[in-house]
Amino acid sequence: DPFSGDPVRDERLIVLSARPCNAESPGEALSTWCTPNETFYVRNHMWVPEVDSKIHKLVIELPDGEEKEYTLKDLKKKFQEVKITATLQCSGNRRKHMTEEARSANGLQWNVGAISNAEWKGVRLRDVLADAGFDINDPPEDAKHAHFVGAEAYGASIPIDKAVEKHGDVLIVYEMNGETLPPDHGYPMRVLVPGTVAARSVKWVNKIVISEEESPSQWQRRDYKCFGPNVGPNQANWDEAPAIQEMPVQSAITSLRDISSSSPTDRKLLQVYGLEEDSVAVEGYAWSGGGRRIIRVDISADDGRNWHQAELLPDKSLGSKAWAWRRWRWVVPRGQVGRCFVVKAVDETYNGQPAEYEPHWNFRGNLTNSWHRVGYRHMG
Ligand code: MTE
Ligand code: MO
Repeated sequence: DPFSGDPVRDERLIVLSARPCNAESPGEALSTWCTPNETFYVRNHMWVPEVDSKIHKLVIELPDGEEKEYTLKDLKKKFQEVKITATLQCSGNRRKHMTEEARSANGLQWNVGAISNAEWKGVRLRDVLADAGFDINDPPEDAKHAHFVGAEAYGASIPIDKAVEKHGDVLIVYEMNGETLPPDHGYPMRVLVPGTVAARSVKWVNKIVISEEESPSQWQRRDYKCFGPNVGPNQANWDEAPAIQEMPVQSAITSLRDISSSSPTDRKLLQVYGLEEDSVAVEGYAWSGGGRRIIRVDISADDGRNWHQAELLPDKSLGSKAWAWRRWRWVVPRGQVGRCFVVKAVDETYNGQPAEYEPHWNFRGNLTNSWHRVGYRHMG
């Protein structure tokens, strides 16, 4: 039984499949700045490989076939430690909404929780590549992609520019939120590609190959691609569609709470918003790919007829770009609340989210980022 080495998991995780483990973060874990390790979403294609951190080696293979190996101890000793805050989002996050609002889309039916945020500690991939003898400042012509291979055989790749970019912050991490990387999240080391679809952040990484071609894995050449709403599995031209790397702007409501002036803590919150009457507090996340900053979160309490500006909560992130989600909050008097709350965000390039689901439907159900709607009585 390859799953016998899987860890015991927190009961608050919302399990979509047990073997392999696919589980989303519960609402309370999504309504914080850093998601606790125990309730950080888990997306495993296979089992959790048993890896001994003392003998585990990371092999770097360069285009000329040259190889160099590093243990965890080597990485910690040789390279400068770096901390960044970064959000990981699965390309299937919110697929359930695409299925419900448009048509059935293939894959795990994730709600809003195939996304989490953490502070990561590790070393820069570019430093390791340079040490292994790779020219990070002027990569040779035949070096176009960096492949990452996991100990259980999962694999993916990213373009070389992202791998070596000074402000790209691609790391090999061994700590998450100040703790040793947990087994489900890649112990003893994983690649962390901030601003990029989480499928490229390969866990239990044991080999990195610099190559002229993309990774040959199905997770690079198939699966994580999008097609038009009229295209089915038999018409899809997989070779022509690019693999998903950076992601479009996303936002979601993670908490709706009735607040009343009879409660002392609620009264403080109402004061901040200059309100006295019973109200509803709405919270959620907004995030965009490529380190693009969230500049605005538009929110409606009446199904999109009237819009307001949500308050962007303080940004405490570390790193060269906006790799972490932006938390937001809005408080509205209950009398103004209609049938449905709606949220949409805008990033620093002024890209926004689509209103409708059907025109963005794709049979793999990837990149669902249409306006998130939640009925007032729907959440606790
Ligand atoms: N790495 C390995 N080795 N095996 C995997 O199954 N899943 C990928 C990525 N890296 C995966 C992997 C996908 S699709 C996602 S969304 C993220 O890991 C999930 O990371 P998490 O489980 O730490 O949240
Ligand atoms: Mo994913």
